[in-house]
Amino acid sequence: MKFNPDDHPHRRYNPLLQQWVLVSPHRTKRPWQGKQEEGELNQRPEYDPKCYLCPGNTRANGEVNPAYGATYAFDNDFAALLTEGPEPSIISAGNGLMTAQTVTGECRVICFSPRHDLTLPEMASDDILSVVNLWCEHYQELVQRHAWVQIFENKGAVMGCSNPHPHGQIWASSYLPSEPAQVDSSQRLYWHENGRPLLLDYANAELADGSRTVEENEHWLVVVPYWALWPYETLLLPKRHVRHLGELSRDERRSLANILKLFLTRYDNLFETSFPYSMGWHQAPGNVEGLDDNRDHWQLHAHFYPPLLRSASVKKFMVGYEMLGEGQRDISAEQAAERLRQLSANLHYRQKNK
Ligand code: H2U
Repeated sequence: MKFNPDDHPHRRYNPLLQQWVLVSPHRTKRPWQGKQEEGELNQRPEYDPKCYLCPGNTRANGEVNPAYGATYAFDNDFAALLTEGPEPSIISAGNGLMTAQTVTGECRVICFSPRHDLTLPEMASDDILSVVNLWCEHYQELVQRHAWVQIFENKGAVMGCSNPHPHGQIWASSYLPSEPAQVDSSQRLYWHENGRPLLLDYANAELADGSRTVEENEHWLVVVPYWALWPYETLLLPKRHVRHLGELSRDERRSLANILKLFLTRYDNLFETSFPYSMGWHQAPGNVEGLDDNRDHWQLHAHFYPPLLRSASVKKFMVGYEMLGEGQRDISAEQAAERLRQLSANLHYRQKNK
């Protein structure tokens, strides 16, 4: 039998995490029935007096937000990491089977807009650029004194987001977390073996292929990665070697804002809902104990992990085989990219349905 990736169950390798994912495309042979729910219009007010992120409002700990006009960042009032703590140390018991590490860090909340009713794809490109600039500034500041700066956004209640006001978070830590540590070592190995960054070679391979491309402009590429696990997972990559956000030129920042607006509009249009996801940037770490300071193997990239599978309310569950065996998906990465490509990137469904 000749292998057909659209028909035959197979595994795909994720070279960043050095893990496999099971793909079962034959299960999607049933016809696509399209969206099953009416497009949600969900009118939120521009300002919500009860929202702890709106300008001028009082937060849970009693602090008052300024009357900010663009973006606004503050120290998380319920930070998961604290700046002060015991001396760095490893505490081990039970022949190493019970090991702990003391850690410090800083957590910030970043409001993307004073408008309570917007999300990134509905914001103007100029306003998305303010968010890009905020990401760049905070990375550059925090990486001076932390091993890792994790910039992320949880969007939508289904992703555990506590408030619909457009916002993200930054957690900076004294240690390299497990996933970035794996991604660092995979890129390092590839760099040593090939002399080029893994994700730059990957971007070039995807540009040559095109079947997984969702959006592309002069500086950036968005693909459903070959090894995607979540149904409509995407990977956002620069087209040249960029180690971190601090290395982006003004033009690259602007075109990043533009491509975000376009492909996030496709996301919202897929099920005519404000598309939930967790997204975040992976980029060069700061000083990490035990690592040399060469960061040339690093390529800046952002992951978008949306949970929705078939409609605004039918999500993929990471259960059973995924928890006990390995990740699995039905719709192939190529099919997902094709569906996203068929949608409008310029007209948001809320504008269309108005
Ligand atoms: P999420 O919506 O992704 O959960 O992020 C909201 C963050 O905002 C959350 O980490 C913080 C929470 O600790 N927060 C404050 O810092 N101040 C508040 O008044 C409420 C929420």
